[in-house]
Amino acid sequence: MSVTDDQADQRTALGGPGLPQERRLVTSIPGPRSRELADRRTAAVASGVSSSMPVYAVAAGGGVLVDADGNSLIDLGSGIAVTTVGNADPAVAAAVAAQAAQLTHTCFTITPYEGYVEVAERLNRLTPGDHAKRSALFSSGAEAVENAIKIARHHTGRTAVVAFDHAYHGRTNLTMALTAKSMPYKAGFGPFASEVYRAPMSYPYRDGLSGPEAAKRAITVIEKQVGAADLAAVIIEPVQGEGGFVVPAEGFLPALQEWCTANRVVFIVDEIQSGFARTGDLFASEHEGLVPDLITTAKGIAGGMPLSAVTGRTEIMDAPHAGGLGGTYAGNPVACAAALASLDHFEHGGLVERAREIGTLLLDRLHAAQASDPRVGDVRGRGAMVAIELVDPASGEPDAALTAAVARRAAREGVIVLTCGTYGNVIRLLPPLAIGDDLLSEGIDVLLGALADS
Ligand code: PLZ
Repeated sequence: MSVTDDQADQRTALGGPGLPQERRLVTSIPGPRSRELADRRTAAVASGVSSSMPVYAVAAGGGVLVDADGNSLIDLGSGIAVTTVGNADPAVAAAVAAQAAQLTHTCFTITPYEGYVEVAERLNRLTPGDHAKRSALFSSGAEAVENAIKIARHHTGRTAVVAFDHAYHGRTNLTMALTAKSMPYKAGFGPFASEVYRAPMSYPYRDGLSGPEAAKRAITVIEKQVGAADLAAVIIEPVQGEGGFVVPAEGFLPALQEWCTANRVVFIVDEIQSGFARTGDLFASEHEGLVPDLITTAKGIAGGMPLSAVTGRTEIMDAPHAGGLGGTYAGNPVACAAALASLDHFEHGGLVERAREIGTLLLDRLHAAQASDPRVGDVRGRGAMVAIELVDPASGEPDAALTAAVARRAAREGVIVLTCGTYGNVIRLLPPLAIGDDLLSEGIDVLLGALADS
């Protein structure tokens, strides 16, 4: 069937990079249509599910998101680091449409299909380390993390797991236990899974420790309070996401990995937020030459479709018995098709280089802001994963109220920015790599203007 000009026009009008790349406000934020939808939502959607932006989305692409009132907002969040290749990317959209027209589901554990196998092959090749690897696919990030822990326990025959201060690994029962922050993720939702222990993170801005010093502190806690003999796995985000874009001091991660190897503890690196070109390397692990035993991925992998994976050393991945891993939707064929199209972009689309360029632009602007505004306590991150931490200049205490006010003001002016951090005082920037420099600069102008006015 051929596509008529009308159909092609309509497709560009709906979303993808064909959307005009501009910030355009035609109503106040939120506009009347979004307000109407908010009323319907209040009457229909459980209030525990909340949204940080007041506008309802109808289309997105490149660096913009268009809302139900026709406002075009600059997207500096990528739906929490998901639409890295761009929203409604044409190659991803075409792969999804083609696969959906072919078959939408069989359940891989009933009738397997090639797309799943190919995603596994490519993850095995692309993730750090050239040892023999295997992958298992799932749907959400939390599911990948849960399965990584299951696999590590099966392999080692041990039960304990160590996660870190400020960690975020998900909202399911086991991953809530791994996640550090109580409000909003855990409060009232216990009891939590047992045998999860917490070690101190390297947080250079707040602890002032070098990487080796912070590693020594963490390893002492692990050895004295948990004991290597009972420890199945250590799980860590190489750049923390929800916890505040905390970048550990150089040397911290390699020292942890070395200790894990020496103690036959599975070293799991959670790259669900930091993976797929986000930090200016295909995986953040590469920055310090880490070779995780297991790596969890999701978010950016499939350009917006729900897919996640655990990839790692064959001898660990193959420990569970046949039938021990799976899930009805795990590695859904439409999501796999989207992943293959996205992985083409990551491998051949210059996205790692683009993330580095974005990083340079962002860090230059943010460091300049820090030099003139003492409330910007810290500027950190790599590539298209950078943040500012806002503090009270007199005391150095986190300023969550200022952070929320800045994000709200930026939203009203047509820029989507996300906050994060254990103390709620971090503004994080995660633009789609499909954003252009002009739009990105305009987004930062608005953000810094909102800071200046708050
Ligand atoms: N590991 C490192 O960043 C998801 C959470 C959004 P799921 N982060 C966004 C929210 O408020 O629920 C995340 C992550 C890291 C695991 C996860 C979990 O991934 O796909 O949300 O389950």
